[in-house]
Amino acid sequence: MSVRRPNFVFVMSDDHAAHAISAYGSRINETPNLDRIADGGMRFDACFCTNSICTPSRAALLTGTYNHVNGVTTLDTHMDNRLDTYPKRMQSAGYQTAVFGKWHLGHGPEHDPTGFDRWRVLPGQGHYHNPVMLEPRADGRGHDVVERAGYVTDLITDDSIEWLDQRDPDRPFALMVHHKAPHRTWEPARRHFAMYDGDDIPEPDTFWDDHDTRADVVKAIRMSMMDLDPVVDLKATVPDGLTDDEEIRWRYQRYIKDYLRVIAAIDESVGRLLDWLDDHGLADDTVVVYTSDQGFFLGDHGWFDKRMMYEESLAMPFLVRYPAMVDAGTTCDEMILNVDVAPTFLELAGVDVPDEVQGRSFVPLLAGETPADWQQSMYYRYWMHRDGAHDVPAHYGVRTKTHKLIGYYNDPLGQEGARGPADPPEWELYDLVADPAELHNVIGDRANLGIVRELRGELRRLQDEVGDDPHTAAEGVLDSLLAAE
Ligand SMILES: [Ca+2]
Repeated sequence: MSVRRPNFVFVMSDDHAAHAISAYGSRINETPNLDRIADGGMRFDACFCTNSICTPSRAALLTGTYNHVNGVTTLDTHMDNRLDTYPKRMQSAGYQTAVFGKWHLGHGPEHDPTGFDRWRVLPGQGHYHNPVMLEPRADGRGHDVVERAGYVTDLITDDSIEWLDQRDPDRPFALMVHHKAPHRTWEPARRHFAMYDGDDIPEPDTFWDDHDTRADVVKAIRMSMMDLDPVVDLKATVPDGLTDDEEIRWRYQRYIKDYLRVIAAIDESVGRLLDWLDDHGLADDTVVVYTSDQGFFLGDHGWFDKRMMYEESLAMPFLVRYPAMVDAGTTCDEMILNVDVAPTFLELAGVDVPDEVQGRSFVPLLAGETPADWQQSMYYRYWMHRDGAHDVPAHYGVRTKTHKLIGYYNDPLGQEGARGPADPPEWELYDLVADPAELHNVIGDRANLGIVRELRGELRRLQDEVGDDPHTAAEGVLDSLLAAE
């Protein structure tokens, strides 16, 4: 018996936090077309990235490996395009493959996209309006630069639909739609300029978090509303005569409205793709995914940006519609990771998963069954110590269903794009049951030493499992803390 192989439409945006999607209960916007995917399929409520930043998360998604294995640890370490990826495997297995939009894994002969029949991507971060794009030269040597007129989200969608229209209908396809939006600097399409004008977008509950109990290096990061640039981020002059609190509130409104306006164009784009599948009778046979390379702080804890291991940044939205397997309108709270996506897609496509892949297929979860040995914890590592933009410290940690232990080892370790000097290591502990908003670091509470010991063991187990090394000085600090028990 031959089983019909599914098509794939994988839509990934850049920095779109789940709490700005109405299917996830957003208090600040409506995303009717993203909600169509959730309504017709499964919403994952515990999808996490293993390193909350663009380039590394994209490499983890494509390869199914952690960043110390694929070598893409920071924004400045570009992916070697000889690495094994799921699009390559699908292409070899007869799939038609394409990627349009943001690549952000490097350019040139060693980094341009490979494994795709067709690609047209933005250079680096790319531009929102009238962007240039790169596509392979006809002679197969290097890329050409193409000048485009229009809005980036629309152009990526146009290219995607044009490719779908000209595909071979007798072979399955895997289309990757990689939006630049809603990445900083949040420039909306002209048609959305006035959206939310006159509205007062609610501030998140943790907007005035005072960070009182956090590690010193966390208190020093530059992600506050006051760190937004009035010209490029807020596109306005700060009004005279505001108090400090009033200015922070004014900045939040400027920031969040543009963020939500660019998401409105993504939602329209997804609507066009879903309509195309409906119009061509392909909705039942196509795996549609909406996700983002990581989460984002939407004023949560007073911040914007990502990189940190806190929930808003760690969590990725992940919506899957595949009527042949996935029940409509379902949710899943089991933990899945960005490294799990490649093996999942390969299994759905009936393609062998390479031995090097570290993630695990979550096809059973899609089918409504949780394996008895499903993962109950996850390993995280952000390498880009004191990155030039936000001064985020290098850290690693473990998240379970109930707790999070974070070790700020605070050391650049010679990683490209990381900067010195090293700072003294610090640790944080959060009780996700008692304090889901992660407002109170309780590492200093002696009553928690038992749970710290347990989590430390789990962290070591995960590091051993994925083949990463503990940081000696940071572990020494934790040893001292535990010795006080
Ligand atoms: Ca990103």
